[in-house]
Order: sequence, then structure tokens, then C-alpha cells
Amino acid sequence: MKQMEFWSVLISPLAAVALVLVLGTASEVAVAATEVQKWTAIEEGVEWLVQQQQTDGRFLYGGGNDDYDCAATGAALRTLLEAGYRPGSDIIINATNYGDVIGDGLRFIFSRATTYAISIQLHGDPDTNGNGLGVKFVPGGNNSRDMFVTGVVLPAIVATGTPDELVNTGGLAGWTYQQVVEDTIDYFAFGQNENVGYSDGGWRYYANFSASDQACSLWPVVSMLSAREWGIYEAGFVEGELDKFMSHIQNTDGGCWYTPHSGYSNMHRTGNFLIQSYYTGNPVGDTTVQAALNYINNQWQSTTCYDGNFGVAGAMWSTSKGLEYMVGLDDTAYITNLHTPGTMDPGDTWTWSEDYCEYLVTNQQVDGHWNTCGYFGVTMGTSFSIDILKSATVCASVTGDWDYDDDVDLEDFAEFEGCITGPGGGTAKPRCVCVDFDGDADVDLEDFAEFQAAFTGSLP
Ligand SMILES: [Ca+2]
Ligand SMILES: [Ca+2]
Ligand SMILES: [Ca+2]
Ligand SMILES: [Ca+2]
Repeated sequence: MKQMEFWSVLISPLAAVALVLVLGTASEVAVAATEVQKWTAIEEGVEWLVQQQQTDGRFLYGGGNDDYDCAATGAALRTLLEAGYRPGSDIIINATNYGDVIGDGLRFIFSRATTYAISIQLHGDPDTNGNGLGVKFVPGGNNSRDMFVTGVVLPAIVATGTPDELVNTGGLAGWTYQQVVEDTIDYFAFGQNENVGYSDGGWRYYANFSASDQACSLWPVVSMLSAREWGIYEAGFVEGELDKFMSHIQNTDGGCWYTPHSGYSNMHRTGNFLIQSYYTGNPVGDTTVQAALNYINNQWQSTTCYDGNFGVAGAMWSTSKGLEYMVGLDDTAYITNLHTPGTMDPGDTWTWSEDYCEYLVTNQQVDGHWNTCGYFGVTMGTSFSIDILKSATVCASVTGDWDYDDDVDLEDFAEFEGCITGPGGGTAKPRCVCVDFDGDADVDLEDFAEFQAAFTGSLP
């Protein structure tokens, strides 16, 4: 807090300078802008989320299971880290220290981590760093939750952006985050199924379970994509093996089964297929990708619990990520079966992404959470919902224009001032990323200099 006071004192004289620059009164331009609505929904969702943390750092999945709670904690941390909060960085909002929330959450996750002996597999050696170990985030031996929990947790560690940080608790204490990520990726490569017919190349429950399913087979892929952000790559055979599984998991309607050549299609599993397609490098023109896109378009408006789209947070999350990867947020060619256009900023185009955001903004509960039907529970569903909105937000095209009314005036300055945390201080709220002009994860005097340069005063 000392640091924040220091910056406030330093900023005040500069604020006076800004005041002098403004002659005339600020005009009130009411903009019913979805970008503003999205940011507000994100902020209210984040405020609800942090209040859900338990005293030992965990977030509850629902159902009272430590392993599932670890997954819910991973999802919440990833969301909060991507919203700009950092462990050890004192951002205090409504008496909650967001830096402590992240730090406590990471401690809970690492308290669940354990090493796992791995060895050469049929298609190659999964042990990229040659230490004979993998890592999973469920304690003890094989457990039916190993792949799911571990796959949800890993991206949170990568989202810290600190590969050199040391684990400070549990069995991996003293390891760097980098090594944890390497060995977790090794674990996924080791645990990929082989020599089991149609299930070759997929995952289920725990390492080498010897059957695969399309719900579980999402999470190792999400983690491996995440690890690439740190330049960490799994063993070379994994992609090609996953291709085999993908060739046996797609139904004739373009959607995906739960297990190979069996049952019926659903939205979540088909969204997973798009993410897997991106991972394996299948182009959008590939017939299997086209078929999946066609299924998603046909089922777009489905609200069927578990198997549909809207209101099923897990389905919306996978489909949103998959579409963003494969056709982009601005796509209007592949997903056309949309709802009637809702509120948008002037000049924006109604897209699948806007359709999702409109739903989320409209259906957020008063206290900031989202209800969800499906497998992941309310806390994880709320994390997913925030992620979807966050992916879709864009900062105003005019630098420093907080309220999207095409000027940079005192109203924008008031919000800018609320974002100032000093060098290395993180961000006060998610939307502050729009005034971190030099992109170094803080809002400080260097950013203020740019804000000042962009200052226009109120424009009609
Ligand atoms: Ca290893
Ligand atoms: Ca294997
Ligand atoms: Ca403005
Ligand atoms: Ca900055």
C-alpha cells in the first residue's frame, strides 16, 4: 500500500496539468457499447470469483472432492492471471488482496503435485528432459481424475509468466515452474494410449488407461498448447498419434462421440475437436474440420443441458477457443446460424463471438456469477465465462479512450488514475490492460506519459 500512496502523490500534480489542458466542460456521451458491457461483466465476474476462495487457497468444484477442487482452482487461477493479477502484487479491492488470492491458490495447487515414473513407449520416449519423471496434480498412484485435473491445472502455471519461479510447497518444493511444466508435458506424452485399436492416441482417466474418450482428450491438448508459450514441446510422436484418435472420434454428422464409433455427438466434444485440430495443425479446409464446423453451426442455438451450447459453460468455452483458433473471432462465413443481433458498438459486426458475449452479458447473475448446466460446476463455469468474454474484448481504437467515445478526456483520466499501481504492480482491474500502453503488466508513469500525449480533451 505504501507504494500506491507514493504514486498517488506523484500523479496529483500531473493530474492538475491535465486539468489545465481542458477548457470547457466535458460532454456526456452515452455509449451503449458492448465493449464496456463486456468489461463490466468481466469485472463483476472476477469480483465474485475471488470471494469463492477457501482459507486453504482452493476453489470449490462442488461435491466436496479435493481432486476436482484442484481443477476448479486451476481454472480460477488461470482466469485471474489472464485478467492481470499476479502473486505477491498487492492489489486490494474491497478488502481482498488479489495478489494473495493468486499466491494462496498456487500453493494449494502445488500441494497436490506429485512425480510419476515414466518410461519409453511404443512410439518413442516421452521423457523430454531425461529425468525419468512426469508430474501430475493428483496425489498418490493412478487415479481416475489424473488427466482431467492435471490438464486443467497446467495452464494456470504457464499463465503466471514466471518460468524461473520456485515452487514453495509440497513434494516439488524447490523446482522451477519451468521444470514442473516440462515434466507435466512428459506425463501427458507418456500417458497417451497406444496399441488399443480405435483408442490409440487419446487419453482417459489416468496414464495409459487403455481406452480413450473425447471429453478427457481435450485437457492434455490444452496444456500442451499452453506449454508452447514457454517454448516447451512434448515428445514428437504425440501429435501424429492424436491424429489417429481424431479419425475415430468424429460422427457422420460432423460432431464427436464420447468414445470411438459409439453413441451420439455433442457440442462440447466437437469444440474439443477444433482445439485438437489446431494443435495437430489440421487446416480449416480439411474435410474433418469443415464437418465439425458444420455440426457446430447446425447445433449453435441448442440449449440442451449437457449436450447443447448456450448455457453449457464447458461447451461454450471449448467451442469459443476452437473457433477462435480455427476461424477467428471475426468469422462470419462458417458460423451463420446466429441469434438475432443484440447490442453492439457502432460499426461492429454480429458474429458468433458477439452472440456468445451477448448471452453472457445478459445472463450474468446479480452477484457476478453464471449458472451453468454441465459437468464443471458454477465456479469453473464462471471462470470459463470470463475467459470467453476476455478473449472477445478489444481496447478502444483511440489510445487512452477508456469509455469508447473517441476522445481522451478527464473522464478517461479518472479511470486511468484508478489503474495506477506503479512499476511492477500488476493491474488494478482487468480493463486496465487497455492503459498499460507499453505492455509490461503495470500501469506507471511511463504509461501516464503516453496517456498525456494522447490527451485530446472532450470532443463532440
Ligand atoms: Ca521428464
Ligand atoms: Ca503411452
Ligand atoms: Ca473517452
Ligand atoms: Ca506499463
